[in-house]
Amino acid sequence: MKKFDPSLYFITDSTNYTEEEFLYRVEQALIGGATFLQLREKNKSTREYIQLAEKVHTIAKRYNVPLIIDDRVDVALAIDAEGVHVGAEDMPIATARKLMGDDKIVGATAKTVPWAKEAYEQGADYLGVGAIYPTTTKVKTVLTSTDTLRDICNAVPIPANAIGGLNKDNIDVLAGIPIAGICVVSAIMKADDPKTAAMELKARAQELGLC
Ligand code: TZP
Ligand code: MG
Repeated sequence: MKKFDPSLYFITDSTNYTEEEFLYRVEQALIGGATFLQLREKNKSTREYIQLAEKVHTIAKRYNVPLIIDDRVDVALAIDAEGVHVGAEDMPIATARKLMGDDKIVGATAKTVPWAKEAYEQGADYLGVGAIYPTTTKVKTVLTSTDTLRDICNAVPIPANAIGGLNKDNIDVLAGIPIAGICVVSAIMKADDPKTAAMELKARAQELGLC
C-alpha cells in the first residue's frame, strides 16, 4: 500500500478569491498542518487549471504534502501531481488507474459498502465518504450516515476519510469510527485564518482519536 497521510485532507475552492489570496490561504493551511491537499476547480479552462495546479504544486512540495487533482487525470499528469480524485460522474477508477500508473494515488468517492468494495477492486488507494453533514460547498451529493461510514471503513483495507460539512465543533460524531482522517473545504477555505483553522481542526481530530 502507498504511504500517505490523509488525516487532515484539505480540498480547495478558489471561488471568490483572487489568485494571490487563494494561494496564500492554501499555504497557510499547509503551515497549519494540512497533510493532504486536493485542488478542486469546476469553472476553469484546462489551461487555467494547469497554470493554477502548477503554482499550488510548487507550494505543496515545500511542505511535502501530496497534491491530488480533482477529476482531471490530464491535469494531474500534466503537472506530475501525486494523484487524482474521481467521483461518481468522473472517469471510471480503473481507467484513471491505468492512465495514472501504479505509483500515483487514485482516490474515489464512495457512499455505500458495495460502491466502496468496487472502488477498492478497481484500484482506488483511498476513499472519500460523505456527505456526513449538509454542505454549502457546490457539489452534487447526498448524505451518508455515520453507520455506513463505519461499515465502509470495516469493509475495505484502504483508508477512508469522512467528508461533508465537517468542522471542529461537529466532528465528535466520528469518534470511534476507524476513519483515516477528515476532509474539509469550507472549515479551512472560508475561515478568517486558515492556518489557525487547520491547527484547531487537527488538534480536535487528534483529541477525538480520529487521526
Ligand atoms: N464531496 C462530498 S461533500 C463535499 C465533497 C467535495 C464538499 C465538502 O465541503 P465542505 O465545505 O467541507 O462541506
Ligand atoms: Mg469529481
